[in-house]
Amino acid sequence: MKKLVTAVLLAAMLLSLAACATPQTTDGGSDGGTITVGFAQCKADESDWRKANTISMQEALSAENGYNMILADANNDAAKQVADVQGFIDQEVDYIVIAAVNMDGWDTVLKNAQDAGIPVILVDRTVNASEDLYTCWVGSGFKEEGVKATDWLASHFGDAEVNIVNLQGQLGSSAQVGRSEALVEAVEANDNWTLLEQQTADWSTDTAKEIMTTWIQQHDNINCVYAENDNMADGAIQALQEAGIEVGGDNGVAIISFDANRAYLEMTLAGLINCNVECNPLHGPKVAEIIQMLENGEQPAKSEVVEESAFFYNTITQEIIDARAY
Ligand code: GYE
Repeated sequence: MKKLVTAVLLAAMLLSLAACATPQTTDGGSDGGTITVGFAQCKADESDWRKANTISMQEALSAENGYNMILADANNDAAKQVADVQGFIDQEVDYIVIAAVNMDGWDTVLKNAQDAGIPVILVDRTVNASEDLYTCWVGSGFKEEGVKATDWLASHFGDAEVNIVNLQGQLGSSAQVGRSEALVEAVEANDNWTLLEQQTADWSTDTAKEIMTTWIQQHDNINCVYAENDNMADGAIQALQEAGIEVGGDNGVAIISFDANRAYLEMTLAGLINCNVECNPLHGPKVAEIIQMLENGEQPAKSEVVEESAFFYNTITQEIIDARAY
């Protein structure tokens, strides 16, 4: 009899432990416990920012947290990414998360997801599609980021002549559109500013270095590089240094960057990057929170802009960098 009581108690204990291991959801995902999430990523290794973004999603939507996350890497090919999302619909995942390569081309596949009853959560970038075709968007205010950078340029240069070259992100991504728009509007608003060159380097260090090398040969008056992410800023800095041109600090070519990944905040501290505007890639916890809300029948906010700041070569400290999450 004693053995029977022990066995029953042990079984009860194991059952209660198992219940704690899965997220406290009403109906869980397709198999009642695990929630299957299809994550359509631009290009997982495209930039330091993108790597941090992918890791954040993998850590939040992990098996031990009760998820089965399927990562589809579009290799920055917009058409492939749409096909990736259609693939998730065909697999009947519980949720779809998209970090959109491009703003356009989403109506049909988002309608297909809606017809299949699969909620779509947009992270990072926005898309040109009707708001009723996706559940919500979490990301950055890219134009606001650009304004932070142009405000710093105005304070740094005052009435002096500003001759700018702009290394753009992948054309058509909302990050590129917003950051470029802020620069163009600031150039139009300041008579002493000239936009000498504008070209995409597709977020890439090597491509940015090649383009910057050419620009250095074509212009002898460049005193500002507006690079739309850290990796491209690094490429431009390499090109300037190889040409023997002073970079950053009080008197060098002023370097603007976006993302504020740790390695590039170190470059900001070293004075190589003058102004580095934060763009938070850590969307994983927020996405998990949204999924849990939806699982519990609650409605998340339609859009949520994450809080972001900017860092400057003459005020950043090692303590600030050491305290950062990425
Ligand atoms: O700035 C860049 C990445 O969409 C905000 O994409 C993101 C951008 C980020 O490639 O490094």
